[in-house]
Amino acid sequence: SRTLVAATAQLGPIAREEPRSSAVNRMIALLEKAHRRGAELVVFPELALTTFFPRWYIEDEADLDRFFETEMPGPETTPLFEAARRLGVGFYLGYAELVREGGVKRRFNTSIIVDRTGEIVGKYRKVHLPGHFNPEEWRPFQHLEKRYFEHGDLGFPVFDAMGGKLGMCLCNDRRWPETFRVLGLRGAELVMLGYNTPVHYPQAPEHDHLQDFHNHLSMQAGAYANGCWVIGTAKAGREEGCDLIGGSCIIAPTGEIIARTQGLGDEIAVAEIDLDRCSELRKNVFNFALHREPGDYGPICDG
Ligand code: CDT
Repeated sequence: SRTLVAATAQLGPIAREEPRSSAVNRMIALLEKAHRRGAELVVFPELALTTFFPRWYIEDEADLDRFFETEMPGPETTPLFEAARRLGVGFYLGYAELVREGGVKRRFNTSIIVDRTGEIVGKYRKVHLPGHFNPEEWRPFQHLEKRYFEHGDLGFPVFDAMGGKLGMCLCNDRRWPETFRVLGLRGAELVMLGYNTPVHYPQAPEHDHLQDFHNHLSMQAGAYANGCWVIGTAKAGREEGCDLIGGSCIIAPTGEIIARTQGLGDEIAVAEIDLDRCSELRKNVFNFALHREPGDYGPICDG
């Protein structure tokens, strides 16, 4: 068996004016707690360094830029990388990325894998950007990911790290079976993802009571149908008046949730995961080579 002790490290709300140093200190505290419980890999949320700023229409470019990282690690995030190195713990981190290419600003909703030595060994840029481009006044809060981020240009890569094959995605990506399937076809044994999911969905409020169910349904189905582990981590709680779901969890390749957070604040849940358990599915019901029928799946890729 190839076992790894892993943790989901849920964050409670981050205030709009909360400095990076505060979010980083909260994450270091979770990293240390997870380490004390034996964790070797810790999964933080999407946009973990700031409040979920796409809920506002921000017209001033300098105001928007404040929420983005221009280097990773930068001066404010270096302490997190140092803590990881000191403790020998790897981590997944979501953040807003700003790169300048030929004098043009490009913005992505990004996640990275950092290994036990504090080195970045994998990067992903969010593919499925939810929400809308133009501000809509009727909404109680905005969801302007389509305005603030470009479609991720790295696809769904899988990385050899931490003794296994690791894949990443971000929040809305988990609702699309194609995300997990592409990662599964590339042999991912563990898919890590962070999310910021409001309880209230303004376009279909009749689904508000189903947000936790849909969260787990998507991730458990992704784990099972691809025979991989999934760790999903929330930014949770009432953030700037907007309620975000919690339910951060570790899911086995069978689709079972084996550890989960209880509340809506800063909290970890830890489990030992055996990457070799992926074969329970991948050598049997989901033996892709033996049972998949891609010749009949044309419309999935027809666009
Ligand atoms: N961050 C993110 O992708 N959130 C979406 C909210 C619902 S779509 C407006 C999600 O899929 O959870």
